[in-house]
Amino acid sequence: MNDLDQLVSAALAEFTAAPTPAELENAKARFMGKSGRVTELLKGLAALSHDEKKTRGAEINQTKQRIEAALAARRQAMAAEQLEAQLRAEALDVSLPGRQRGVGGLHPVSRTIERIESIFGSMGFDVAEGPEIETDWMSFTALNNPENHPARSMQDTFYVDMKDEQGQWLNLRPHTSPMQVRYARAHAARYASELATGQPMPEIRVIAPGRTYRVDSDATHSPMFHQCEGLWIGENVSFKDLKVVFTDFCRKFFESDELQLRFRPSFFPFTEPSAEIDIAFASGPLKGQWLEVAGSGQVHPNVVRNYGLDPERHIGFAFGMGPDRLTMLRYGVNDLRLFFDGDLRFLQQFR
Ligand code: 2NM
Repeated sequence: MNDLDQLVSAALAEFTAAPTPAELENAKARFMGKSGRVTELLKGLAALSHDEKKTRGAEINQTKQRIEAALAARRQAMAAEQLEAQLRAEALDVSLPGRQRGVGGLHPVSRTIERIESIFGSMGFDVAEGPEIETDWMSFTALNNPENHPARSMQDTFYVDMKDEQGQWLNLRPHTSPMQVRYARAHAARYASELATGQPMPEIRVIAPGRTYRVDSDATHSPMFHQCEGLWIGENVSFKDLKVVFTDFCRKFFESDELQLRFRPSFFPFTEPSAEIDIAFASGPLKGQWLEVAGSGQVHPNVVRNYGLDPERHIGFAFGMGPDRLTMLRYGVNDLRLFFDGDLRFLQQFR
């Protein structure tokens, strides 16, 4: 290897070692610049004879061309590497699905409440919604609960650490009956002059669906659950009407005219007499099994008085049911907590 070959090797090595385009240009200057090694060789030609100049000059020019070729190759390789890196960094996977706006749907319990509203709506029932934070009087006293009733205890009812303007402790309503009290009182106030003069008052027919709260938590009880209570008050509304209305409701709700109902004597402070309502399906996995779905009864005279009405003239019935449980029965769900976990894998099945 002569000195020129060595020069080409040295240039190649430096070009290859240059990590950036700027360093490559510096390396180029070290060979081809004003005082670069090739330039110095060319300057040295001046001292040679005519013949030596010819051969040596041709050799140096060749050397220069080889170095320039190496430089061009290295520049091109660097540019290609840079493009490659940029493409890698900005890579798009065009086969990925687009970002979609998910399609929502009604919660299964909301579907049940809509069904209940629609069926009772067809029987002339209004829908009333109202506060979830209630007073002692609305949640208990108005509903004929004695002062010492265990339902009032902190073991059963969630209390808010705050009193209202009248100094009453506030609670998270343990049932939606307070809304019926509010509705009935507003109704009585609206027809106050008719009531005062003995004129007839339009009947009260209302359901109150919504969230309710009790200190209870296991596979079949959630501290927040739903209730839908119904109330029908008039001058001639009897237990027979309750049976007709509720039987009609259950058969429509479960879409079966063969569904059986049973009214079983029970006790509630706010009704007298009172009954639990059981149903039995005529087919399906639960066929023939009695299942409790509601409580009911003739509204207690004390409660009617708290509506602002005269129990000697206005009577009727009330019932209360759990939309959560009705949803479990209708769709065959075995754990109440699934409704409140917010797991889309469960909820999407009801879309
Ligand atoms: C139930 C069972 C039986 C009920 C009673 C009243 C009111 F306001 F009239 F007193 N509302 N709801 C009632 C009656 C609720 O739930 C198990």
